[in-house]
Amino acid sequence: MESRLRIAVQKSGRLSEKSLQIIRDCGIRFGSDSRLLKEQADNFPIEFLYLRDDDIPRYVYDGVADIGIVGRNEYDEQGLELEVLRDLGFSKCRLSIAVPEGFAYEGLNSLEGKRIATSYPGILARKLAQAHVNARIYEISGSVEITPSIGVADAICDLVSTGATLVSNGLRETEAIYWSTAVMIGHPGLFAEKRTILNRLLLRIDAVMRADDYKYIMFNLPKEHLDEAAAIIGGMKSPTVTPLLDEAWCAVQTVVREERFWDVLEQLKALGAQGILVTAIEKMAD
Ligand code: PRT
Ligand code: ZN
Repeated sequence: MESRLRIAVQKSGRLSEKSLQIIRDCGIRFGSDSRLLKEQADNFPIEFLYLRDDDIPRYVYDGVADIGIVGRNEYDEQGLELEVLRDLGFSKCRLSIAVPEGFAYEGLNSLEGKRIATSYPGILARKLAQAHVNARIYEISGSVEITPSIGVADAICDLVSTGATLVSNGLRETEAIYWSTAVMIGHPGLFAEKRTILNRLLLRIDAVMRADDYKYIMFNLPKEHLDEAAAIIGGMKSPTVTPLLDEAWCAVQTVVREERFWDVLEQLKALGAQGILVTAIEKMAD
C-alpha cells in the first residue's frame, strides 16, 4: 500500500483555518470536513487527523501522526522532544504576566511569594526559576483572566494577542515572558518513504511562504537611471530589463521584499519611474 504522511491539525479553533489554508495553497486538494476525525487528500499522499491542539504534540511524539501544526507555546509547554520543521508565522501571540489595578509591578521580583494562575505552568516555572523568583503557580485550564477578581490568584500569566481580554477583566499586562507562532512539528524518526513525502510538502510550503514575503513589480524607467534603480531594488538577481519603442526608456520587472516595498516604490518614483504595477506572488521556488 502506498505510504501516506499523517498530519495532525487542530479540529476547531484559532489554528484550524490557517493550518488548512497553507496546505491548500500547496495545491493539495481535500474536503476539510470538520466533522471527520480523519481524511485523505485527493492528489497528494497525505492524511489529516483533526484533533484538539493540546493532543497534537503527544500524537506526533507517539508516532500516531507524523507531523502536526500547533502553537509553539503548546509544544514548549509539553516539553516533548520533536523536530520543529518550520515556523509558519501565523497565530502570533505572547505569554504575559498581568496584574490587577493596584498591584505595584516592578519586574518578576514583584511576584515573589505570590499566587499566579496560568495554563502554562511549565513555561512560567522555567522563567521564574531563571529569575530566581519563588511563586506559587496555579494551573488552570481556562478563564485564567477571572482568577484575580475571585480571589484565587494575585496575578496571571496568559496568552495575549490584542490585549482586549485583559483590559475587559480589569487587568494590566506588565511583562511578556514568551512569544509564540504556529509551528510545524515532526516525529524525528520518520522512515525514508515518509521523509520523502515530507520533503515534497516542505518544498511547497517554503514556496508558499516565500511568495508571501515578496511582491512582483513592473515599471517603466528612463534608461539613464537603470543603475540607480538596480541598486535600490537590490534583491536576489538583477532585474529583467526590456527595451521600449522610445529608446530613452526601458521596462523593468523584478521582485521586492514586502517589508521594503514602500521604500522602494518611493525611491523609484523619485528616479522618474512610471506606470508602476505591483502584484502578489502566488508561489516562489528557487
Ligand atoms: O479546542 P482546542 O483545545 O483545540 O483549542 P484551544 O481553545 O485550547 O486553543 P485556541 O484555538 O484558543 O488557541 C490555539 C492556539 O492559538 C494557542 O495555543 C496559541 O498558540 C494561539 N493563539 C493566538 C491564541 C491567541 N492568539 C489568543 N489570543 N490562543 C489564545 N488566545 C486567547 C487569549 O488567552 C485570550 O484569553 O484569546 C483570548 C483573546 O485574546 P486577546 O488578547 O486578543 O483579547
Ligand atoms: Zn487546547
